Amino acid sequence: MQTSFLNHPSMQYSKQKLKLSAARLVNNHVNLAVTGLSGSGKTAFITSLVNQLIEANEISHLPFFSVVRESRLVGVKRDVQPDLTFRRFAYEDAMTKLNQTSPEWPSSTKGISQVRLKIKYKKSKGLSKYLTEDATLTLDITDYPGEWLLDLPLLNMDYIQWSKHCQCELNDPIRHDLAASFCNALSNLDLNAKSDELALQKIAELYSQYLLTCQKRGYQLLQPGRFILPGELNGAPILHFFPVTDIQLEQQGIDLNKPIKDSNADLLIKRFKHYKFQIVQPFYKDHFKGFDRQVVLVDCLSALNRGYHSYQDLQKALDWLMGSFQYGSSNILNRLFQPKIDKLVFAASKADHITPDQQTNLVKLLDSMLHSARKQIQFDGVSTESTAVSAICASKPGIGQLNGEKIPVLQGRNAQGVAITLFPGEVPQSCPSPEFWKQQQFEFPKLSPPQMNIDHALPHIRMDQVLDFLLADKLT
Ligand SMILES: Nc1nc2c(ncn2[C@@H]2O[C@H](COP(=O)(O)OP(=O)(O)O)[C@@H](O)[C@H]2O)c(=O)[nH]1
Ligand SMILES: [Mg+2]
Repeated sequence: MQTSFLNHPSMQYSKQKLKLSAARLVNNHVNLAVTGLSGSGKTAFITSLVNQLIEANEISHLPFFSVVRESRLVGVKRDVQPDLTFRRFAYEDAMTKLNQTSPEWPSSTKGISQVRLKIKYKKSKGLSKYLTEDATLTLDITDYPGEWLLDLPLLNMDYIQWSKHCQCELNDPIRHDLAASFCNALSNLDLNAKSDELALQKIAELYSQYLLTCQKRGYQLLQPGRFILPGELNGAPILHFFPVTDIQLEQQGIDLNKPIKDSNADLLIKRFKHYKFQIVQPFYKDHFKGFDRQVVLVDCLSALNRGYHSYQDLQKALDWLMGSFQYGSSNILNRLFQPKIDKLVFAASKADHITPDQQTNLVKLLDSMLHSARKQIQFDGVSTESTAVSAICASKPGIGQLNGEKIPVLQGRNAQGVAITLFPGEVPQSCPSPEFWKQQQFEFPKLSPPQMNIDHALPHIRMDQVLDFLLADKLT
């Protein structure tokens, strides 16, 4: 009788090898997400991260990334991304802009995008003499707006509660002024009248303009998140809603618990519900749930530049945003699904705007912003790290003279591309008092990207440490 070729001794060995490889493959995948509010540096960060990995042969660039330090990195290449419905992360476009004779920062993105890398490396110790020593880690990186995370608390609110929350925000005198056109149009809307989609659209556009103006003025806690960054929903009726005020409800004799059927009030309530269940919830169920590791970028320096109100608002926005990483039993996310992020990096971005002696202060400042929320995360068993990074370092530190004294300075090029030497000043370790801001302002500079050397990886600060924290345990 002919023996099945599957019983052949060499085949048995191959089968065993396949099984082991499959077991290892399960573990050999990291779904890394990078988020942060608009302008925090996500695009620059992912561009640099991809670049550091692809160019990782130059050991000098990544001394703290163990797989490189131990000369175990074989090669990294880009692969077809897993979710073809996402925009492809525009790495090549970013590198083209950076490599120009007059380098430019990569264009900012307004939605979710993805890139997949295959990282081939040598295992630190062979599992078995039969197994090949090379292994591959698949790294999926997703870029998504932090603004979308600000919407999580909406899932716990109904339209009445949300309207009340927005009214509180409108009580801020600056916001109140910025909302004048919206408030005016709103006060002329008859909430009991038959629903008028066009009228609601116009007022929703004014509400959205109000939020965008707030953003320009340095406010960060802006909801709904998709009004700021609508992505593919631009112009869709699901975004045509807005909050109403108690005065208006009183004047028009409206009980939002019992709105007249098919009235404007009824439609606003329905749209708010749709937004929650068709936009916010699916983002968590379809995307967020799949992330293993997360980087949250925080631009503390720009908030300091913009003043006390902006700093306070960033602090508030971070508190809300952190809700997405707190998985205690009472959390909304736990009721939806079991999230699985096990490592979380908080990174103060653009650390090349300050001199090296101020980097520790920047991390302390970030920690002070995250203080209360972070305790909860540690309690929930997520491993966290705070750091200060520059994805693309646009300055060089040096020593200058001021009134005969030596002081640390930076050299770089300003936004117009002119070479400058500057003393950017000290970074506070925690938020200064409102009195301090009245007398003094922060002025951390905006820099042009550095002139690139095409044969080298992008210059950076601490990207290797971030890579090591995020990936070292998967590359052993
Ligand atoms: N000097 C410096 N500027 C940076 C760095 N990262 C980002 N920026 C600046 O911040 C801007 C916004 O960054 P971007 O990555 O587009 O932010 P995103 O909106 O979060 O994707 C850029 O255009 C740069 O001006 C960095 O590492 N160093
Ligand atoms: Mg971006």
